[in-house]
Amino acid sequence: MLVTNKEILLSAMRQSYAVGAFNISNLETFQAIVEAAKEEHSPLIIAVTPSTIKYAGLNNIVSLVMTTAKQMPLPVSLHLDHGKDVETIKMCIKAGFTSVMIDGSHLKFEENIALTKKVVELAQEKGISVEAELGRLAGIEETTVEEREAFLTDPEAAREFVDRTEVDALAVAIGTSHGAYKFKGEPKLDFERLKAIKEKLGIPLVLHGASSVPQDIIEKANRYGAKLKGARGVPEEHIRKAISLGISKINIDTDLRLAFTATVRETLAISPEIFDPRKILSPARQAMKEVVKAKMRLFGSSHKA
Ligand code: PGH
Ligand code: CA
Ligand code: ZN
Repeated sequence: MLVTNKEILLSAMRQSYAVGAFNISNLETFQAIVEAAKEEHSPLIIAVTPSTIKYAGLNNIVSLVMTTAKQMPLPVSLHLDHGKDVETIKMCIKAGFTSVMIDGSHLKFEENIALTKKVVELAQEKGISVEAELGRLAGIEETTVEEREAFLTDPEAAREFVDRTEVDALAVAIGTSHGAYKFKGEPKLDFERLKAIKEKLGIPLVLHGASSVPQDIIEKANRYGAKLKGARGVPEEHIRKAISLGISKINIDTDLRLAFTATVRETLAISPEIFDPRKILSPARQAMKEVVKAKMRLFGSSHKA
């Protein structure tokens, strides 16, 4: 059944587990996360970015998700990931999304509040939940204390932000970043900061940039021609700790892309005679599904639906 992120995340928060928001980009990646959720009996947040909307088409995505989600006994939400403006938000709400993120993290504090409030007003009318972001996703190694304070989420500012905007969930910056190159040296997150934020806020917290960049997948990709030197992610024990300190939603894109494309490379290398797209993409879909299932177990959302 189709529900909002708020519904999924409040029950995750109360029971101290997290739910993955998995980014899709085409039919096969959509199928991979849906099959994983069914096999793990996990609630599912389907994350779609503005660039995926551009790539796959809004109506195609919505029809696909609606048709599938309505028949599923599990709670499923269709979530806009990193919405940047009111127009995109309006378009997604109108099309049937049940949750939207407005990412004003690049704006000044007051501007971020103003933009987020506007989105909350629009969304509340329709019963749609809203996620906002405060702080910038940037690695924290090799930064000065001043730089850290400028980028990472300030707990007191977060409290004021949530009070004034009435958002349903907040993405916080504690040292993660998007993509496959998160840390040059030892992976490090600011857990003290997370603890302080959690103490001040009563809403679900979100961790973006949470891919672990598994080295076996990097090696497989490189074996078949990729050039992913120095790729590094957030270790699984850091993810477990972040959940124990109050993270309820975890965004994963990079690990899915890596699993999918490493397997496409492998399939083409091993079977150079094939040219049926289904034969090329189904092993990739399977590999991605296995990664999603492992995340659901790591996050504790398996058997929670
Ligand atoms: C993410 C995904 N999407 O919004 O935050 O982060 O690049 O670590 O998968 P990764
Ligand atoms: Ca951002
Ligand atoms: Zn993100």
